[in-house]
Amino acid sequence: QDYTAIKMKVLDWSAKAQEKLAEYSDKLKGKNVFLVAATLRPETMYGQTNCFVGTHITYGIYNINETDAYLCTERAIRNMSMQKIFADGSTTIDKLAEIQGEDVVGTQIHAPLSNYPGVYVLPMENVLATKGTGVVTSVPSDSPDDFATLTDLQKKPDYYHIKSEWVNFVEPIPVIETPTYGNLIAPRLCELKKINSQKDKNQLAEAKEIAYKEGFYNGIMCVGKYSGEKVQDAKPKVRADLIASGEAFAYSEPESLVMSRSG
Ligand code: ZZB
Repeated sequence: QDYTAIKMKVLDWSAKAQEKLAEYSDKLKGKNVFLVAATLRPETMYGQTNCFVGTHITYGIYNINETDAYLCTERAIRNMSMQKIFADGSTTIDKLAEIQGEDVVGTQIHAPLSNYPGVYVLPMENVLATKGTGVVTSVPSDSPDDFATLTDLQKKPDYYHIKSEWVNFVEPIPVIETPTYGNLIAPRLCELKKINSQKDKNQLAEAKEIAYKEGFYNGIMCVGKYSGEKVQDAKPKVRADLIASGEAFAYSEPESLVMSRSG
């Protein structure tokens, strides 16, 4: 799988993260930390409203260069190290800190291209530690899983141990117009398939497949620099722009190691 790795800069760590990271303060001093999310849909980044981590996943914060460090799973940094993402082309992994997903929740980050200047890290039940970076950027307009999860969090913030002010302002942002499902395909598909929560995995897998196909083959961008262009044409351009600006990089995983969330 050829992913685009999106760099989401930490603006403000959650209280819990600050507490847990205190013991690593010497190593983290002066570093910009980025949560790195692997996506197959770079053209949808305009619609990012938050990012998801798995609460039980252990993440590392890894040194990249003088100024930057990346937060992702150890598995992902190993793959990255072999793809020459470190400045000097070395493959040596330098771990600065370790933190659990549940402690990262509530951290405020910058999501490149998003309408929202700062978005929150939130919990998702179905994040796989064995896929991508273990960090998932959330686009509720175009990803049924993201819309269903966000709706769960908005309905039951206490149950999910989050503050309602991290989610109550969030609304899906139209990014892609499709002939059959309008410009908010994920909410529309969740409605049509009667998806009530992130736990409805079978319907979500069906909705995801439709959203991928419809968005890619019939979608027209309705926001940003390539507004009015076909998704097929805009997708590589948005990706190239994000890479050129230093907000993203190419990240790939061997096909055989990729497991889908639906099993
Ligand atoms: C943003 C985005 C916007 C995504 C969209 C999808 C969609 P797939 O679909 O199974 O082949 N993802 C990435 N890593 C993980 C993980 N560790 N655990 C769970 N989900 C993960 O996998 C690729 C997509 O799954 C990625 O692309 C990411 O969400 C998520 F509008 O990034 B995507 C119709 C889908 N639309």
